[in-house]
Amino acid sequence: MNMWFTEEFHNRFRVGVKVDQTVYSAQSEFQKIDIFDTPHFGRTLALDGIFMTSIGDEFYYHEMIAHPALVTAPKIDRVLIIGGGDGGTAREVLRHKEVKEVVLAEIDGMVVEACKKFMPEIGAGAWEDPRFKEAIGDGIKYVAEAKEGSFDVILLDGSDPVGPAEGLFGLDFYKNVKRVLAPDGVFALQSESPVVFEKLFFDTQKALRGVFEQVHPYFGSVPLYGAGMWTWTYCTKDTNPLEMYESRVIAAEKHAKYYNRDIHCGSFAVPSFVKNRLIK
Ligand code: SPD
Repeated sequence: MNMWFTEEFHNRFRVGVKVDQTVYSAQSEFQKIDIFDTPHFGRTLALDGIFMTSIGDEFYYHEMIAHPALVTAPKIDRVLIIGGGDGGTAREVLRHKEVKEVVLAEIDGMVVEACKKFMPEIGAGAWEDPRFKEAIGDGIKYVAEAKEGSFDVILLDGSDPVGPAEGLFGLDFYKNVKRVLAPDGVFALQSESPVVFEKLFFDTQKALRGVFEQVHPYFGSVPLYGAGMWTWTYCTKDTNPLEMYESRVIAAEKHAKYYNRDIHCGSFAVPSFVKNRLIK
């Protein structure tokens, strides 16, 4: 049998992964959920046909969405994760013992249940942590209704802006995130690739700059996304993304497979083809 799963989000670029077997396939209220075993990445999750994460390469993404914000924010008592239903981002956040509470606002409870059952390694340690709270429901609504300044760190671990994640890329949503964030808090989000989602990447940077005083894209790669270069963006009023709390860096480095202090610093270096368009 020669079965491949091909992500067809782009009309000019495709990523394909060889599949051994489908483990779970269901249509939720929001999206199609597929989990399959692949010889290269191990167990892999796709939502609406788009690769989200895999056991084999999830660390590239989850360590990078979590630690830059967590090792630099002045306070990390209360953390909100919007999306992140596989539990990987929560797992990395909870590596920091100063964190008192993590709320996961994930729209699709079926994704959470499927990941707990079929990919338990990704959220291992998070699901059962007493500091962790699930708030299954619309993240946009959650943020709109949350109290002003109620979170020290907000992480947006969403999918691409189609289907349920569409509103997570808009100006109104970012304004609400800023309102809910502590005045010296940090908001970090997955912000796509300037290589394969060029317009989306620059539009997102523009929208964020319209809301936050400081907006710093940072760079890495996620093999499963096949884009060569992936980004997250660090938004804040005046926290310096390069000033790290030593004990937190040590906590992050202890388990990390990708993230470390050198990667942290290097990831904020902006390639010229991006920099030149951001200063215009
Ligand atoms: N192109 C796919 C972008 C998906 C980003 N979110 C992944 C979820 C991992 N927790």
